[in-house]
Amino acid sequence: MSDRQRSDTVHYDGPAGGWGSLRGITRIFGKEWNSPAVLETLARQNKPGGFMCTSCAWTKPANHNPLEFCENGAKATLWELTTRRCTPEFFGKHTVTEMLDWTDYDLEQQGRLTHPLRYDHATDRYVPCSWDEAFAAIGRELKALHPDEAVFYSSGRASLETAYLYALFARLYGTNNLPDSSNMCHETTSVALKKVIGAPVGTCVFDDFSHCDAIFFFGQNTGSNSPRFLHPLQEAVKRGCKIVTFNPVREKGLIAMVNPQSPTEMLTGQETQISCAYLQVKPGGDIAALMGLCKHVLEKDDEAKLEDRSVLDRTFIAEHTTGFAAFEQKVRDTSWDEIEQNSGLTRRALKDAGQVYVEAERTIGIYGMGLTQQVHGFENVAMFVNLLLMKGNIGREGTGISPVRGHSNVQGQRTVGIAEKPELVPLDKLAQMYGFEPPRNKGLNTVDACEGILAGKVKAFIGLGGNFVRAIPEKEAMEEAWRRMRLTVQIATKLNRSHLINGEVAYLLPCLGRSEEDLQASGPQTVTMEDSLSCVHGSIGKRSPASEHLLSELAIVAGMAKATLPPNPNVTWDEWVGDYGKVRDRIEETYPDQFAQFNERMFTPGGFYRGNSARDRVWKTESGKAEFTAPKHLSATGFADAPGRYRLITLRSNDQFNTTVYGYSDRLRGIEGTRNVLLINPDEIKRMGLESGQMVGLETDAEDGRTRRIYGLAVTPFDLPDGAVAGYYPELNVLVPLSHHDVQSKTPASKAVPVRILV
Ligand SMILES: Nc1nc2c(c(=O)[nH]1)N[C@H]1C(S)=C(S)[C@@H](COP(=O)(O)OP(=O)(O)OC[C@H]3O[C@@H](n4cnc5c(=O)[nH]c(N)nc54)[C@H](O)[C@@H]3O)O[C@H]1N2
Ligand SMILES: Nc1nc2c(c(=O)[nH]1)N[C@H]1C(S)=C(S)[C@@H](COP(=O)(O)OP(=O)(O)OC[C@H]3O[C@@H](n4cnc5c(=O)[nH]c(N)nc54)[C@H](O)[C@@H]3O)O[C@H]1N2
Ligand SMILES: [Mo]
Repeated sequence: MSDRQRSDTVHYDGPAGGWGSLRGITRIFGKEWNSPAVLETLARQNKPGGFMCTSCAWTKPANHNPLEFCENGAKATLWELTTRRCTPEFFGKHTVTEMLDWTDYDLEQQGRLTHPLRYDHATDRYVPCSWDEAFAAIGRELKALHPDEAVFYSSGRASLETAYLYALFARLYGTNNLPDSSNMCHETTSVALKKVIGAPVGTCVFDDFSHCDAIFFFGQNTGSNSPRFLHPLQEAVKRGCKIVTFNPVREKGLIAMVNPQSPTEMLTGQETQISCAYLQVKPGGDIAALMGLCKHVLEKDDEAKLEDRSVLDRTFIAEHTTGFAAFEQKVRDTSWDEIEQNSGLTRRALKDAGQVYVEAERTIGIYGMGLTQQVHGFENVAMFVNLLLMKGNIGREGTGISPVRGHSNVQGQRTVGIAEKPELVPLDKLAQMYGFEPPRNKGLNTVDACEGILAGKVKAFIGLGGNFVRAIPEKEAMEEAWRRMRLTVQIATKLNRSHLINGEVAYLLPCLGRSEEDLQASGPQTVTMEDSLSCVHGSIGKRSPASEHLLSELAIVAGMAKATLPPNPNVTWDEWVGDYGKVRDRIEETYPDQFAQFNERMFTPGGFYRGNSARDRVWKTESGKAEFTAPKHLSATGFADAPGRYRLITLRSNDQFNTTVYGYSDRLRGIEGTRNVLLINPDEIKRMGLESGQMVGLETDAEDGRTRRIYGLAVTPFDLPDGAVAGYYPELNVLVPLSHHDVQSKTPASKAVPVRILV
């Protein structure tokens, strides 16, 4: 079952990239794509002195391509530069209740928000208001609460400057309640990597991809979610590097690609095979699959010992790690039968893949949501690190562990203080710089915040970007509880569902996009972000703003803060709004090791590298070493198999960025015209007595007294492992229980939800 392609399932024959990617852009944006101003903006994307894409967090290399953007980066830019406007007249025509039936696509299609808005309960409409009115009301409401009753959420797009000030605002106000979107994706990474290698982020730099012999890929969909990463992968393959992929879904981008930047490849249709082996692991089967790889390494090491050779890097293990003996015992005690059963992969396939690892001198481990969004996601990540540590594959050129992050600055926000965990923030330093006593208690992460809202303990929510209500689990209960909050504030560029679920006092505040000129007292401003490989880049917007009433995110944060906090001579909001360079000075003062000469270095081609202790083999863990860990589970799902119970994967299409749906064409998976699908393999369809195209429902199979159901999904034959079904996020979030999350980090386990099919 593991590595064959079924012939009777929908699939798109073309590779990733290629003409399809260009057609994908023009089809959606048509007119807008042709305008010279837009082309000029795209040409500046992801280059030094240009602006940094608002799509994914993949790095912006120094030796960039002539057009350093991908299909989805172009879509993200064009989405921001749309000529449509969502004005007060629009809100005069539509009540908020009326819009609750609209799709995510239709809401965002209204275009850019143009005016600050207050929700008026009496008429059920948004009405325009002044910025002063909004800030004064927010300040008044926040002052009336205990600081721990308020939550300051951020989606991972806001710049380092804005993020730093937003976190400072929350702490000066008195709370560490700073959840961010990474709590829904790579929080598992932040917790697991911190525990086992002492650095909460990946250890690779761009150059490592030119030196590795093998790349092991777990649960990350490069072709859709970080397409520019396909270029270094393609180059690696061309020089002989082997890529082994573990994913229940056969994702096009990891199978083959045509480089849209290469005229020859475009004209000849010449593809590069990306993965040399593609193992369709069961959802949640990765701990077992990794166990199989480790077991093969030990078996080969046993054989080598007879000839006085070693497959393990014993010197590294002795000098740099702890816990190897217990881990080794665990691997030896786990049988191949258990491994096969839990991974859904054959021993043969795992040994072949393991052999690639044994033979490679330098291996990189890549992963995404397939590992992190699981109940035992922590064990997934820790197990992946075990595999790499066995051969000293961390902290050496051409090796490392590399989680592929989501939003363009999600990693950077954590770096500069957006964290609910006080131990991650230099609080003493902040206390000294700003003359206040920062809160020391643990704040709320995303799931904690949802629990607090359900329990009525959280009374105010400020959203710096994003679409929180739509992105979180437990849609129905959360939407109901949301309306009981006293204050809800959303800072956004476009209308989304989170703006339709309002507290007693509610404001919708429109901000500048990153491609737009941000003019302040000292002139046009630069903002900065940190990419997935810990490189920091400056970004300058040049387009004229979508409306004269927009403020920058940084100015909105400062406006709210000034209206809420007592004056403090060390906290100079106006000066900071006037010149973002002054905020960078503060960031440098707070984090001198990582941001030395911040203003001078921000336009370094390729970004400046912030450094990573684990890369230098300095292990900032409790033990002072890199830690082998013995997993307690072989299945990451957190639930047992039962007759009729399926593992649901919630997927992103090639035509969305999270809750922003650009269109209804999942080109790379061959699914067109609808997102209301249930993907399921043909054998299962037969076994269930279903037919392709039949409409069915899904129900969550959790015994917690709550019914979670959705109807109207078209049965769609698709090449998936037995026992697995898949459909789209965010539509299926109604099925994800809030309690279904990674045990250690509380990242929602959106990649294996127990469900039953309702016929
Ligand atoms: N165009 C576009 N780009 C994006 C985004 C977007 O929505 N659109 N979102 C951004 C964000 S915020 C993030 S966090 C990243 C997300 O990027 P990814 O980490 O790639 O996230 P997903 O696409 O949700 O899922 C990744 C893959 O996991 C596989 N998978 C599911 N279950 C399992 C499993 O149990 N084991 C294994 N091995 N694999 C599994 C799925 O088939 C899928 O291919 O992308 C970012 N970039
Ligand atoms: N079932 C399931 N649920 C998931 C996931 C999954 O795979 N499956 N993935 C999870 C992941 S990885 C993530 S990161 C979250 C995403 O959660 P969020 O980050 O909260 O959501 P987004 O969809 O990225 O937010 C889109 C909105 O951001 C606003 N926006 C866009 N650009 C800007 C800007 O420059 N400034 C401001 N202020 N606003 C802007 C627009 O109004 C737009 O509507 O969802 C999570 N939820
Ligand atoms: Mo994410």
